[in-house]
Amino acid sequence: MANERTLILCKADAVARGLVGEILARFERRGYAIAAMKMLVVDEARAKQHYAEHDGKPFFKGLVEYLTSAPIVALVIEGSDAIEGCRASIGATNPIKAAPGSIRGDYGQTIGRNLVHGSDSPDSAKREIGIWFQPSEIFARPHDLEKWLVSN
Ligand code: IDP
Ligand code: MG
Repeated sequence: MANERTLILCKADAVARGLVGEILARFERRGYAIAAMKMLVVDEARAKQHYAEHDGKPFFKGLVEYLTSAPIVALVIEGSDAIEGCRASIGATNPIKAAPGSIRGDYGQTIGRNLVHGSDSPDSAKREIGIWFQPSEIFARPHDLEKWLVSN
């Protein structure tokens, strides 16, 4: 078990369809913490950098267009084994194969509009977090929850 940070994107379809709250609620209810979050329109250069491993594949152009077509929400999610755990919550790449109960399995229809990105390994998470966030934009998870619940 390792405390990990992972890069999550609520892609353009998730934001346009009003599913950001639904998606974030799933991560939060599992006990993961939001360590960073921003809404932005992505430029082509950043989209290509993020998806560099897919450069040259037939779907690459459409993928970059999808990511840059409308605002997205980028997050760093933190918790125990968060990289693998968030991938499990997101579900298989093709929503038609994603388990019911996963985000893609519950809200997606096609691979070209699959709502969410999650880093697939510690190396990817490190690389991707660096693309989307400055270190100063990432916050430690609260260790003092009691003080946010109780006051007089
Ligand atoms: P992942 O998001 O589950 O890690 P990857 O294989 O890394 O899946 O692919 C990155 C993204 O590229 C997918 O989430 C999806 O948006 C898109 N994608 C992958 N394969 C296809 C395809 O065959 N057609 C259209 N889009 C695809
Ligand atoms: Mg991937």
